[in-house]
Amino acid sequence: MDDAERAGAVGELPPPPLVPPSPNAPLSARYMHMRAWEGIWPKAVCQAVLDEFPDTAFSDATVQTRQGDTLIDPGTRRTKHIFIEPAHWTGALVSHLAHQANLIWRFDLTGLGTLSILRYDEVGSHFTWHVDVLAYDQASYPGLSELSPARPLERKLSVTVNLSDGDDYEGGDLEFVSGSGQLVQQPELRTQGSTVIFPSTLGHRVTPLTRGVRYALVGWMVGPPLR
Ligand SMILES: O=C(O)CCC(=O)C(=O)O
Repeated sequence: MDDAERAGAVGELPPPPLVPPSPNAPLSARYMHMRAWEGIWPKAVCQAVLDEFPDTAFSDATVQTRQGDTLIDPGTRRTKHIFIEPAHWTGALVSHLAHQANLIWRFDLTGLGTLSILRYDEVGSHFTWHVDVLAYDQASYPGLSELSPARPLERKLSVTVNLSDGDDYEGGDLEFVSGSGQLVQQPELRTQGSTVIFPSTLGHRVTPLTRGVRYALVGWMVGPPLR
């Protein structure tokens, strides 16, 4: 077959079948924005996490600039945080759910890079639109880098567990932006113990808190950068 015939053959291929998204086939639905479980962490487990970390342990959360500088920038992010060891028992649960969610995307994951608890405790506490993976992030993660010595690790999947009862606060909603630029709201994430996992490239924000206090456990699964 010469080049012209080969080109003709390609041109005659039938169009790919249109497969509508099926809620029953999530394992091949890589275009899915997120995987969420409503209230999957029992209330008592959420409370056990909160009891373990006193409010006095929290400090003002920081953001990182494109240049890699770390700073407190309340216009972008106003909340308090505490970092906890990925080896903490909550890390095993976060990791397990992230691997379940990753059956959708099948990212190459090395492990849980960072784990943190957030406390939104003032009217106006928020985190504006952002993504979690950035160029500066091609950094080392203690305990994981030796598993991937040749390639740096970056955040691939973001995890949020809502540790608070949705009746204990107003505002403070985690929202997303779809591929077509539309706002994606997930009110069920307000249920205590709800967990959502999404590619760290997905835009998201936490709307300003208007009452009460909201705690969230957040973590990032890291792996070699996407190519
Ligand atoms: O508070 C949350 O649920 C998510 C926080 C967040 O967007 C982040 O830490 O990147």
